[in-house]
Formats: sequence, structure tokens, C-alpha cells
Amino acid sequence: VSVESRHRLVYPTYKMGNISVIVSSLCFIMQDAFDVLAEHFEFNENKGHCLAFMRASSVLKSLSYTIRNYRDLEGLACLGPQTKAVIQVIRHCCVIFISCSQLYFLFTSIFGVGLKTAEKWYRKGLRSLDEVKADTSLRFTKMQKAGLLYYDDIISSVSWEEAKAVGQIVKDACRRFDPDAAVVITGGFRRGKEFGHDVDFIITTPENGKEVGLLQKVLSELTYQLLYHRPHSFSHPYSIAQVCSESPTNLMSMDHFEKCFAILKLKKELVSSKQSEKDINGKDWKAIRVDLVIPPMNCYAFALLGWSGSRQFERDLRRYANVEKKMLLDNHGLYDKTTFLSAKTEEDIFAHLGLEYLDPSERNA
Ligand code: TTP
Ligand code: MN
Ligand code: MN
Ligand code: MN
Repeated sequence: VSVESRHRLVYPTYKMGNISVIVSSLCFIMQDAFDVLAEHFEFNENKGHCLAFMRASSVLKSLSYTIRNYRDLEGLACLGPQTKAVIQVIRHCCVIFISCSQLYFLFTSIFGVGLKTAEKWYRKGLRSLDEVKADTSLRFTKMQKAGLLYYDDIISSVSWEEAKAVGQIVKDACRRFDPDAAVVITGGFRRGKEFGHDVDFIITTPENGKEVGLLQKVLSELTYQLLYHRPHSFSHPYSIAQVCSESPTNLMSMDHFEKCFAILKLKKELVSSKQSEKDINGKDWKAIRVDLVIPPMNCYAFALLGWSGSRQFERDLRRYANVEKKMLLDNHGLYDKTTFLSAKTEEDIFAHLGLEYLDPSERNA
């Protein structure tokens, strides 16, 4: 059995017939296989299969013990018929799982390039970033142009120190307009991760409605730092009917807040551990991916919960609300039939759901 992961061939010892390695990492073989299949079905827009495999992978990730043989897998929750079938296949055949993401990873790692575009480029015979850049028949979006321009910086992960420095810049810009503005780092960093692929922010004002237009003001304040931005504004107002029509199993929980996916320039001198660093070209800054989300105060707790992740945790929480409580949870609110259950804090939301409060650091599913 050979299982490849995103970036490299993992456990090459499998190929050498190292039985003990196979047995002690059975869990990882399965997990990788499930991840690959989840991605395959996401790509083919089969949500049911995709979620089934994501869940199975997540279950394996959460185990506190080591799976040593197939019997250990038998009683596990969330291993449905599809996943059981896959386990059987791995058990009895020699299977190689290669996901499209391994073929296309180089391209999908460019900011602004999704699987569809990556596949198109791959089919054209393109195999490297240089070939992509040199192909004059390609029409890049603004986002992709920025993605190519700042590729090396964006692909390198953001440290907590860098995130804090970006946080200070964003805070300063917001406070110049509203000294009471709340600026919170969400996403992986709020869950206590030391590195991330971007820095996520929730920004709001204590008074409902005062947040309107804040994003534009903040962006205009960041003239020096703003390398790229694409503000999202939704022309249609948000309504409960719309939430109800959107599937709660949506892979990406879209919301209708003012938001912006940006790239900011962070001076290395602002990061204490990197103060005197310059690269060979004398570049003394790093491009950092930043997500800014501006919910109104009455949605603040829901937006905070929704943007703190992890994605799997969000999916599971929404599914729990839906299946167990017959409620609808999303980034805007919690609805019991058509009643909006208000919440000032995340604790309130957990309480509405009848769940014990989980600290963000416990949401790394
Ligand atoms: P990410 O920033 O993609 O993920 P992360 O911060 O957990 O990890 P990374 O270090 O790779 O950045 O998303 C953060 C959370 O925001 C995630 O739970 C999903 C949520 N989210 C939405 O709710 N709606 C959106 O449109 C997007 C892009 C994210
Ligand atoms: Mn993030
Ligand atoms: Mn990410
Ligand atoms: Mn993000």
C-alpha cells in the first residue's frame, strides 16, 4: 500500500514491505486515504461522499489511542458504509491513492487559483510556475496576479509574532476611525496555533450599524501596507429565508458581512525576532494574507464563533444544531424555526445549543 500525502510521499517504508510500520501507522494510511477521497468527491461536487470521508478522517485524527489492526476500526463512530468499503479495499488490495491536489498542488497553492483553474492549466501541459508565468495565452485575474507576484511570501507560513504585528497595524487603522472598535484575531491563531496561512480578523463597533463603511475607511488608511484587496459587498440584504435555503452542510459557510481578502505588507522591523532580516534583494518586508470581516454587533458572537474554526469543528457544530436541536446555526445567528436566538458571547451560543462551552483551543478538530 502506498499512500501519498499533499506534499510528499509519506511512509516510503511501506514499499519496502516493512510490516511493523504498516501496522503501527494503519491509522495514518486510512486518514490519508480518506483525505484524498474527500478531496476527490469535493472536486466532483459529491457533497455526501465528501463529507462522509472528511468526517471519517476527522474521527481517526481525534483518537487518543493507536489503531494497530483492522479490528480496532470496527466500533468507531462515523465510519459509514463508504468508509468501511474503502477500509476493505485497502486491506485486501494494493491501492495507490493519488488525489488531484497532488497533481495540482503547485497551482492551487497560488492565491486566487482553485482546483478548476489548476486542472485547466495542468491539462494544457503546464507543470511549473515559470511555465504558467510565461504562457501568454493565459488571462490572470487580479487576484492570481497578486498570488504570483507574492507567491514565495504567501506560501511561507505566518508566525504568531507576525500575526500580532499585523494585528497592531489593523488595530491602529481601525481605532483612528472609532476608538471603541473591537478588533479580534480569529481563525487558527485564536485556536492557539503557532503558524497559519493567513491572519483572520473580526472587526466591529459597539453600536449596531456604526460598522457600515468601516471597511472602506480602514482600507483607505492602509495605503502603504495594502498590496492587494478584493472587498466583498453583497448587494442583496441578508434574510432568514436565504439561510434556510442554503444547505447546512455547505462546505464553505459563506456569510453576508462586509469583508475583504487582502494581502498586506509587513515590515520585518515590526516583528521583534526578525528585526534586522533582509533577503538577498534587500527586501525588508513580507507579504501576508489577511482576511477582514466586519459583522454588525448583534451578529458579533456568531461571526466570532464561525470564523474561529476549525472548518471541521464548524461543520460538526452546525450539524449538531441541525440534527439534534432542529436549529440552524451559521455565521449570522442561531434560529429555532424562525426565531432568532440572540447571543452576546460564544458562551451564550453553546448554552442555547445545550452544550458545554469549548475554549477555542479545544476546537482544533
Ligand atoms: P481559514 O483562515 O481558512 O483557516 P484557519 O484560520 O483555521 O487556518 P489557516 O492557518 O490555514 O488560516 O478560515 C478560518 C475560519 O473561517 C474557518 O473556520 C472557516 C471560516 N470561514 C467562513 O466562515 N467563511 C468564509 O468565507 C471563509 C473564507 C472562512
Ligand atoms: Mn486563517
Ligand atoms: Mn487555510
Ligand atoms: Mn482565512
